[in-house]
Amino acid sequence: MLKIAIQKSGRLYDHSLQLLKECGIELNNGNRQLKAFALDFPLEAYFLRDDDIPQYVFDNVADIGIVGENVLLEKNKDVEVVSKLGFGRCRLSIAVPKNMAYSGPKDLQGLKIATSYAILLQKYLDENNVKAEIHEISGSVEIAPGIGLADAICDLVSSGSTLFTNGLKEVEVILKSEAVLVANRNLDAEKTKILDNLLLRVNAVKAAKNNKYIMMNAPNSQLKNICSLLPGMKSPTIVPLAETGWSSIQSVVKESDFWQVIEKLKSFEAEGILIVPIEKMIL
Ligand code: PRT
Ligand code: ZN
Repeated sequence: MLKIAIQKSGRLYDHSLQLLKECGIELNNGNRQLKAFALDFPLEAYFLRDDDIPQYVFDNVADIGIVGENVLLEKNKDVEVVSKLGFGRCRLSIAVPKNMAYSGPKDLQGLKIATSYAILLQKYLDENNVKAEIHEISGSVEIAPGIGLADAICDLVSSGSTLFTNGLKEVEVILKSEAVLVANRNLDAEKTKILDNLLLRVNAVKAAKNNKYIMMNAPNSQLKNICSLLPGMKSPTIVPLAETGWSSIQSVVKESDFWQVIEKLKSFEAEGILIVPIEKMIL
């Protein structure tokens, strides 16, 4: 049995359960208990505050956990990052009142900066040879300058609207973060095997999300050009059409390259292009 720590409520909760579900692992957590068992996989889940997850995994209370890199780096626990999960994306940034002149980190010298990320902020200030006073608070950091508690803040930002409504501007990004799957470094053979199985599924879900299945028709004279654009998993599938001189081509294309590839395919006379989402992709 492998024990996983998941945030009990908050921004990572739904995504974490969704990821497990896409991996075919349904957690029986109807009443939001502290602990839940998976139905078809040797996994037991503990629901905890995100701040406690690195420590619990380090201490082997849980074997693995899902947590933001921001929390992991702030807590500074020696656990292994086994997969980046692509959700919970945000950045840890320094923000100052919007009318303050700012030209670089040296302008932070001597300021009082409010944050819940004292360790990461101190590291950034040291790296930039800036001396500033860190005022550690646990929540509502963004209101600190407005009420005279600090001159600047260091906090998580995603859309930027919280900063905007509080009259602040983002001036430095000190960390880019997303949710990660972490593991204790001393798992026994049985737990390692379960984790490997879980990772196979997680990677299949991630790969499927990052790729699309693409089908099209094209004249045979263009097959070489089209194949050079679409490497596929091994190479594209080519099937002759009933109409002589034409083929159907099927392949996999990266989501990030998608529109660029489509433009080139059109210039290579591809037509009837169909794009289909992939449910799972085992490499
Ligand atoms: O109760 P518990 O301690 O478990 O939860 P929490 O309140 O500490 O964390 P929670 O649920 O707010 O966030 C969990 C994780 O989600 C964080 O550690 C990040 O890894 C990730 N994440 C992603 C974010 C954001 N985006 C985010 N925007 N965490 C917080 N915010 C907050 C930010 O602090 C600020 O108040 O949202 C506000 C800014 O958002 P924008 O969109 O206005 O810029
Ligand atoms: Zn927290």
